[in-house]
Amino acid sequence: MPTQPFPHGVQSGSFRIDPHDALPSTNDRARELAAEGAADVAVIADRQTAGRGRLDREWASPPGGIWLSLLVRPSLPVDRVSILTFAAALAVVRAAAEAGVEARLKWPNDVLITDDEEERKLAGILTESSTRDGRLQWAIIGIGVNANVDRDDLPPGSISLQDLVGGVDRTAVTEALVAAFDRLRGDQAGVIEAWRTHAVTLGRRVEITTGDGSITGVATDIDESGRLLVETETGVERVAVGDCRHLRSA
Ligand code: BT5
Repeated sequence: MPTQPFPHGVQSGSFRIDPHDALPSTNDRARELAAEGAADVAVIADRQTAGRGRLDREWASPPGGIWLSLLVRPSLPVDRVSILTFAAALAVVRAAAEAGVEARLKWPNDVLITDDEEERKLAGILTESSTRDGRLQWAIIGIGVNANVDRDDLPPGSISLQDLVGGVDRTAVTEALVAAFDRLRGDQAGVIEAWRTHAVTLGRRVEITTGDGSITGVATDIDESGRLLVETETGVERVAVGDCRHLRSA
C-alpha cells in the first residue's frame, strides 16, 4: 500500500501538488511555501505528527486520511476570509458526494454526517492568513478529511469515509475536492448561497462560545461575510468567530 498516492510535481487543476508521506502539519509546510512567495500549491501528507485544529487543538491525523493545505493569494478583503473556509467545506461535501456520502455543514468549519440521533465529524477546516493594508496577502486553508481511516484511530464523535462506504480512492477524492474548491473560490455569493443549502446549523438552537463568553439563541442565517446571525432574547447578534454547539430544541 503506497503511503502517499500523489507523485511529486503533479498538477491538479490550477494547484501544484506538494506531496509528503509525513509532516508535522501541512499548514506549517504551506507557511514555508508562502514565505517563499508560492501560490496555488496543495500540500498533502499521508499522516501528520502535529496536526492541529483551531485554538491549537489536536487534530488526529493517522495514515490514510486526506490531510491537505491549499495556499492561495486571493483578492479578498480581510473580513471575507471565511468565504474560503466555507468554500473548502463545500468542496468536501461535493467530493464526499462523488464517493457516495451525503455530508452536511456546521458553522463555522465542520463537515458532519448526521442522522436523527447524532452528529459525527467527517472533516474540519483550519484557515490561517496573513494580511497587508486590509487585504489578504495569502491564506492557507487546511482541510482534514477522515478518508481511509478507522474510527477507532480517531477521537469520539468522529467518522470516516471508510466507515461509511468502505475504502475510497484517495486520489480521486482529493482531486474532486481541489477542483470543487477551485471552482468555488471566486464566487463569494455562490459560496454563501450553497453553504446555506447544506447547513445543519440554520434554524437550530445554538450556544456560541467566543473569547468574550457565550450566547444562546436560534441561528437564523449567515451574512455575506459568513457571520452567524443568532436571535437571542435581547436581539440579533452577529458572530464572526466562535465554537458552536447545537442544542436540543426547548
Ligand atoms: C478543526 O478544528 O476542525 C480544524 C481541523 C483542520 C485539520 C487540517 S488537516 C490539514 C491541516 N493541517 C493541520 O495541522 N490542520 C489542518 P476544530 O474546530 O478546533 O476542531 C478540533 C476538534 O476536533 C478536536 O478538539 C477534537 O475534538 C476533534 N478532532 C480531532 N481530530 C479529529 C479527526 N481526525 N476527525 C474528527 N474530529 C477530530
